[in-house]
Amino acid sequence: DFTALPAVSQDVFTAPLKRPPHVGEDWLEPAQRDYSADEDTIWDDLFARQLDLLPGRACTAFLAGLDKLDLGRGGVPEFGRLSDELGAMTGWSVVPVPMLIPDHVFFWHLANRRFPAGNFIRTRETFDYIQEPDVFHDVFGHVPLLTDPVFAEYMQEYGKAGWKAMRYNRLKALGALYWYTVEFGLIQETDGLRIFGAGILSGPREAVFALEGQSPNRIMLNVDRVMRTDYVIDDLQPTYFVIESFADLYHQTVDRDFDRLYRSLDPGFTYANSAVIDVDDVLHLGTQEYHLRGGRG
Ligand code: HBI
Ligand code: FE
Repeated sequence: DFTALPAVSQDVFTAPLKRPPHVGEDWLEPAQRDYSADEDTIWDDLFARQLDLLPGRACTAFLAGLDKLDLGRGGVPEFGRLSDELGAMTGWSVVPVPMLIPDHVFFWHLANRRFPAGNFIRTRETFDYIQEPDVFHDVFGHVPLLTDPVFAEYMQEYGKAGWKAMRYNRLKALGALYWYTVEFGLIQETDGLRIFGAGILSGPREAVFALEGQSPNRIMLNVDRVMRTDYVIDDLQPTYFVIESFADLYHQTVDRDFDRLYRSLDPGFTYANSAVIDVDDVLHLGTQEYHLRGGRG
């Protein structure tokens, strides 16, 4: 039963978070922010920049989702309208949160097909890179794929899986799966590799690096392997994982005996983020020149 918020557990992805006094246990803002004209223009400029970059690079379902939800109509999208339209397609809604929220609350919303989106938008000064997910990353990056019925199922299953991972104290492993799929995943399409990860789709630099760069490894995704693999949170990835289809990702995740997997997982990560191991189906063996130079820039 996923209707009740689970008991508070220790966060592993975030430092302990202090709940702002105006939000309840669900961490939801009473209403979406009223964006200023300048803030709406920031959305429009970010949107235009990504649209120059993404045709031929973003996966088909993402580009179709942008269209279906008409996210480029101008200004920060209104969550109420988005939720109505998305609800009719896949039953998901978009709800405003002030900032990063605790893991167990995040999973609880996903398990109930609510996508928590940052209420604020970055400034001109932080146009290229922000530490915390804002409304552009969350809505532009994540929401279009929630129009895809299979991906929509995967995200809900991920939310449910979060609780089991917390019981086994293996949230870091499940977090690696989120990171290498929902945030930084690539997908094989008939015309070649495409991006479905929101972390890549919402930023200016990583699309070309991830798809065309010589530096990173590109390896077919295996859920067991990925959950044992460390990751970088504030720079380009040394390795990207590639799925065959959303259906394959869904089945690799849902048909797995996670109890068994968690019992066999070490508490830490087994593989470095640049490792290539003998079971890997390698599409591109990276030179790692970017990270060998020291990264960041
Ligand atoms: N909070 N607002 C927000 N957005 C996230 O993506 C998020 C979060 N809290 C925790 C969390 N993600 C992690 O649990 C997952 O990324 C695994
Ligand atoms: Fe994200």
